[in-house]
Amino acid sequence: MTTKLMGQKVQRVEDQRFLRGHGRYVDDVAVDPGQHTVLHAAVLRSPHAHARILDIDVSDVLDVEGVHAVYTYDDLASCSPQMAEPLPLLIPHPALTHGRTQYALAKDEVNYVGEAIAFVVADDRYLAEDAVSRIRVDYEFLTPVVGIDAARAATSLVHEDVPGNVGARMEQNVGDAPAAIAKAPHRLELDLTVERSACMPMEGRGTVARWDADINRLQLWTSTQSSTGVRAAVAVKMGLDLGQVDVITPDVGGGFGVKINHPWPEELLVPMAARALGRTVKFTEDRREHFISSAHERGQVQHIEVGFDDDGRLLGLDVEFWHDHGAYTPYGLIVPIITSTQLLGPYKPQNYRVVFESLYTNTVIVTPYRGAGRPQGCYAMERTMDAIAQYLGKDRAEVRAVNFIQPDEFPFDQGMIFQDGRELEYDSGDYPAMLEKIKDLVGWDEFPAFQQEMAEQGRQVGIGLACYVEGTGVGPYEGAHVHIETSGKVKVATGLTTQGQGHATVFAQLVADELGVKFEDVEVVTGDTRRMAYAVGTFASRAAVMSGSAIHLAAKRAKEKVLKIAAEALEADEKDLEIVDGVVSVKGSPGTSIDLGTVSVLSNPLRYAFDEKSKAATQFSIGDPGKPPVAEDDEPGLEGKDFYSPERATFASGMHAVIVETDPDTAEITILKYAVVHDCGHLINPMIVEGQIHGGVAQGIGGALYERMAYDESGQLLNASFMDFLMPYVTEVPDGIDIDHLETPSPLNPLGIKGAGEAGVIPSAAVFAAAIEDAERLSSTGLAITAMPISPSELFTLRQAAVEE
Ligand code: MCN
Repeated sequence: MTTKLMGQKVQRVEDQRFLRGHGRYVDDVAVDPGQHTVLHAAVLRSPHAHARILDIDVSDVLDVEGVHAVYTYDDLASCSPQMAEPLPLLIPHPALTHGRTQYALAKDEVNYVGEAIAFVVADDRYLAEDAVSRIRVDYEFLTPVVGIDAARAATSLVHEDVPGNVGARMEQNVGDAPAAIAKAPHRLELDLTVERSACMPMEGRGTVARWDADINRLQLWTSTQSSTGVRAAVAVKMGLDLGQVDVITPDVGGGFGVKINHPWPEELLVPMAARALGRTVKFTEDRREHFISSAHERGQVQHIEVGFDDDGRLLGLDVEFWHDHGAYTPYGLIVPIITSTQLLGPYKPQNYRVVFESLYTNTVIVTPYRGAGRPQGCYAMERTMDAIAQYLGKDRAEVRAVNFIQPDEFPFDQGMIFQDGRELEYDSGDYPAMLEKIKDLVGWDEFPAFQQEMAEQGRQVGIGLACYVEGTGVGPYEGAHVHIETSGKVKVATGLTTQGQGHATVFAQLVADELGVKFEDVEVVTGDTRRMAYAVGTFASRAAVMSGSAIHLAAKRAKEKVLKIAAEALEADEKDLEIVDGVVSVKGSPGTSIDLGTVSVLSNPLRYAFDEKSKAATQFSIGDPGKPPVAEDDEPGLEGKDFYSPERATFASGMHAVIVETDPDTAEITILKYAVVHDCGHLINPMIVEGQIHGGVAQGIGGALYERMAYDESGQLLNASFMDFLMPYVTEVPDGIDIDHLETPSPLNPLGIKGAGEAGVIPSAAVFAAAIEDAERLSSTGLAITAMPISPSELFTLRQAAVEE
């Protein structure tokens, strides 16, 4: 008997392969076996943060044995005129008055250390790297602009034609926040900084390209979050039709946002060289290149003014912030727009003004990194809530509760306009219930007694709480193709890619439920444009909502067809049929049945002779020419295809609480307990969602306590290796993260799902700053944490400063 798999903790099918080292990543792709060996590429990257390129001399490289080609900007037009144009600005916005994107290879100037200048293709990577070191470039040095303060001071400009280094200035107003704050009984101001950081997938970027001159077709394997995005960009840039480009994304060892940028320069240069040389070409990013030439995020300076009443109710909130978007803006304003529109979380300030400037700096570009602007916004909002509670001497949870949007107020319009120009409307949620759950889970009400008890032993412990709301499952669309084979097994293709989220498992669960087949009989294919040509990609916690819904709808269509053909074969009424474990039978009469494999055979115009005994297709014939192969009005083949396009984003939410201990002498910070309550609507697979939350929390711990991009004044990244950029090890992440779920279904999609993939990382900076401050309050001085991440040495310095005050 088939039981419903939606909502069950089904083991991940992909893990057997991964755990045994059988994952197949781009670097493992074996192309052209028996033909020429693959050529390898290396990139000359700028050693300077800001300089004019006066001359590039490649004469020492071309005649080196084993070197096949060297490309600089001047060679790009020989591929196609478009190749010599700047890379696409992927998400334009009217407020981005001064958008700039880089060239695949730097044209006249370089704007960050790591920017690609020349591309060398050789027999192996060693030769290619050696050749790179022989290229001579004459630079005229320009003053670099490093960090938000320098960008704002604008004594030097990143781009000569961008005044004040301001790419965009954007303001939104709901009501009149300045006036409401002026009239409010109480007012506070806060200055809060989040430093620039970046995600570190285990697998860096990588691309392999093969040009088949016989059929004028390009095959590209790339480690991306959007195969179709890369395909479109490569086709346009190389002057090809979409139909001439296949992009295949094998296993991806993590993306976290950085692989959503399409195309990276190397994703164009590799196929360009492959076509020109008639050889397969490969580029694999090394770790240092990941640090200095992929993407960063998070860097933001924020000023908040708030007015509130005696209960802590928000009367007006005025937020101004400065976003460091690096040297170019391929992703437009998406990160600061998300901060500004989703900062409000579960609260409803009656008046809200937000204004930001997006600033150019001579540092690596920014693309959305897991959470995408929300961690900064959550940090601003939640620290404001903590400050209000402290000012009024009230419980921090209580102050939050008086400001919550109530369950009967959904759909709730925050009055904010999102990137797409539409109003941002929360679809569902229950924040009061969630607060009660998190308080229970972390032991909020019991904590003061515990804190006192610990203090008596000379130990400093503190507790923090942070809430967030997150728009997930954004459009425009995603599609799915469900095909039932003659063996009865089911193949499902969806165009988005997968980077470790367990899509092969969850999508199989949905198909098994809808079609009534065994879970193990479903195989999921993602990220292959040969199987699904139109798709968007995996980002913004959208796969469950978007592909999940499309798969559900496509499976429904396939099922309709199964029932039609089976009804005809069994001479029964469709309404009387059921499908259990891949067998269609008449309800109450299990002997009258046909299995899905046979139904698939019947749907095929080239009819197989189906051997009942062996259950195998033996021979085939053209069938009865007078009879349609399947039920009237249907296409042949047992399959269903559908696309899903939502009305708007669905809003997931969550609350995190952490208990930390700070060492009074060394300022070491230890996590004693971490608790999460999360609402992503109906859960497809709670175990996978919990895994996503665990991963997010670990990443958030990194962001809150360890990870930052340390640039010096000249724009050199000082910690571009894992020796210096500290990520949390398993020893820094607590063993147990307590998780509880709340399921308020989304009314916007057929399964009531909301996204979950980014949630774990969003409140980290806020919740740790709150807990550490709370612990430090026990020492006589007290201190305010205004910049994240915070390391023990910074905590130590803050303590000293507090003593001196
Ligand atoms: N899920 C579920 N029930 C729900 C919601 C989600 O079972 N109600 C499951 C989904 O089916 C999926 C997983 O949870 O298996 C995450 O779903 P979703 O929220 O739709 O997020 P995506 O699958 O679109 O993944 C993108 C998201 C983002 S934006 C980043 S960044 C991120 C993340 O996922 N990068 C990751 N998680 C990651 N996990 C890994 N291992 N590697 C990355 O690069």
